[in-house]
Amino acid sequence: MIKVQTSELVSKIKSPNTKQFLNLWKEYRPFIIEGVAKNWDACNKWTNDYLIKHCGDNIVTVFFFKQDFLESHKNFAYESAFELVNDMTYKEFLDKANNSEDRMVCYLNTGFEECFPEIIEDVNYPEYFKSKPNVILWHGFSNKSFSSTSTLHFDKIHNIFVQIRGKKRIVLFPPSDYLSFYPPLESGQGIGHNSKVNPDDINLESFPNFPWKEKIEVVLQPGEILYIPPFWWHHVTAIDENISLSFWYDIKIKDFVMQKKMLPIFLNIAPPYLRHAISSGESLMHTMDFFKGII
Ligand SMILES: O=C(O)CCC(=O)C(=O)O
Repeated sequence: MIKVQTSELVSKIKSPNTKQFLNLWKEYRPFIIEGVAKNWDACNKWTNDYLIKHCGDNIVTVFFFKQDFLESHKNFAYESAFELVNDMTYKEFLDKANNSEDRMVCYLNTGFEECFPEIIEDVNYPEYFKSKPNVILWHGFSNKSFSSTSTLHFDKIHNIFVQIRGKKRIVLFPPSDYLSFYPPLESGQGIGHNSKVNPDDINLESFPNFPWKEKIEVVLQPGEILYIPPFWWHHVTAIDENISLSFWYDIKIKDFVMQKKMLPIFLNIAPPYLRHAISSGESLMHTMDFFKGII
């Protein structure tokens, strides 16, 4: 069991109204919101039995972790931890994840509205932003030797990350110098918003400039919400079987004016990121999506 305490560097706010939310949001730092999601039906009703009853036959996308990722966490760096993506029913996924005899570990990461239309009403969409979010549902697991993990990366969106059930440990780093996070820019396959560094086992010989002192650690409890600003690096590990919802909102031009600290970060990332995007088809697609979102 991983034991950590929420860092004092992350503010907590109870049931903010939009004005209070935006005041804190302007600081361009992560913060925790209490007292909001804990009242949602999702936080009170989403047992596996309930989910199977309503959505058991729905088709979901499941990611399977690579064997060498399981053998040694050192391997995971930026290379995808997943080797197989499978579509199956939600019931099959829960059966496999809870009862599998092999050391197979999987992670569900799928569009909420497309895959779980029957239970949308259990969620009160946050209304701090005016635009419509893209909502992702994550259902992960943890056992003695392994936890569902998302490797260190940043996203080009505002993330309202809601812990519905169970707990997650989230390690965050402020987006200081982009290249000090060692994005895999030398690889045509690599995606520029990933890091080669495993923040749980930092190899300072290979990654001497990694800003390890800046680490902020949070354990998100059921019913808590974490706001993750665009370009903030994060690494996420399941502490137990758990479900989260990410509400992803595109960045708008006016956000650069309101979240003043974001512009220098963007200008630091953009040149190497764009150079890499031009040489890598996958990265180019991500980059074009980002600009479409802003416009
Ligand atoms: O919950 C996770 O494993 C990852 C969440 C995440 O990276 C995100 O919402 O951007």
